[in-house]
Amino acid sequence: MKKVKFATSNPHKVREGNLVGKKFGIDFVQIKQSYPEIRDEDVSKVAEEGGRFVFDKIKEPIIVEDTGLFIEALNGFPGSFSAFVFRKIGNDGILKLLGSEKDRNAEFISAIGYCDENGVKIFKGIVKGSIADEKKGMEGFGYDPIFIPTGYGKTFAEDPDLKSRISHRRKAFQKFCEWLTKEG
Ligand code: ITT
Repeated sequence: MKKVKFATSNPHKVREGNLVGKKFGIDFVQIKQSYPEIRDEDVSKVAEEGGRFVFDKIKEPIIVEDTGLFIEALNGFPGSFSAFVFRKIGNDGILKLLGSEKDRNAEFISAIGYCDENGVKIFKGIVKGSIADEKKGMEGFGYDPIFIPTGYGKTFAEDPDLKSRISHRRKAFQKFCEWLTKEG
């Protein structure tokens, strides 16, 4: 097993990453080194700066991952500020903001920033869906109880197996693992 350090405070992310990693013989190991999340609307930029920061600190190859939930009717809010917004108003706050809005389209975007002595590389994954009318499901974390992926009738929190097959994170980790296997 090839080990890759993953700087994150969120163990769910590590578990989801490892569902992909194990198919490639890659084991993501959580380290709790924090990094400043820059104020940029693009999750790729946040992951890029975060990866660089942690690499400069520990001088070992590292990944960080930044995720945003982008809601169309709210002009992409909360986007790269999703962690802050989740802490402040949570899923109930998002449902209240949307009210009876008909356009409930949304997407999750995940950006992995891998940094080593050659610099940073970004790997992105997107899943499109919509915001549910109410919270449903007990699995997963964060915005999972209110996110229904397009083409399915359940939230990610109701169907974690579905999440592991089609999520933003699954796609980003798939790209990263393929790249690392070939070039890393
Ligand atoms: P880091 O230490 O890795 O930054 P975090 O949980 O703060 O962990 P993010 O900043 O990437 O991670 O997350 C932004 C917010 O979006 C945060 O509130 C998460 O709970 C939520 N989130 C991230 N990934 C998610 C997913 O797959 N499903 C639902 N919510 C998610």
